[in-house]
Amino acid sequence: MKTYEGKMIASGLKFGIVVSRFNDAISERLLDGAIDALMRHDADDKNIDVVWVPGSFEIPQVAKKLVDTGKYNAVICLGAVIRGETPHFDFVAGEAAKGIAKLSLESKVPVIYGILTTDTIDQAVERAGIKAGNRGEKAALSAIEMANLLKAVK
Ligand code: INI
Repeated sequence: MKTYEGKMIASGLKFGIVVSRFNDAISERLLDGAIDALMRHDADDKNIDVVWVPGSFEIPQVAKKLVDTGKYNAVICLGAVIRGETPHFDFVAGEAAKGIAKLSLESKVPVIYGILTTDTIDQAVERAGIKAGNRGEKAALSAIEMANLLKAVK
């Protein structure tokens, strides 16, 4: 029997982070959490590129562009879609999730879904570093694990 696992070591890995400006008070916290997690796992800040996009709807297109450069070991997508604020919540949240899922299946490197979808601003705040962890940090940890796992499984 052989078991494969992704090591939680980020040294030598290159990360692209796509982050949405919409609800930036939340997404900045997700970005802080993600960068903090990468650095605490020995990433080099020269190996982290951050790209801001207008909203979560635009994340998959830019994430694809980053994947297509071939420069990154993982691409991390961060944003916050809050139902209370928009009647088109379902479209924005749904299209972002679909786009990222499709891209990740087509990509040789992991594309990590770190978009909060919540009913209220309070729920988003709680998941951005207050009370209920930081979704950006969790996304970064998934990126490290998956980047190493996909290298290990040949
Ligand atoms: N984008 C978000 O990231 N979060 C939201 O909550 C949101 N709302 O509320 O509408 C949102 N809308 C913008 C959307 O992502 C696109 O940027 C816009 O439709 C232009 O294509």
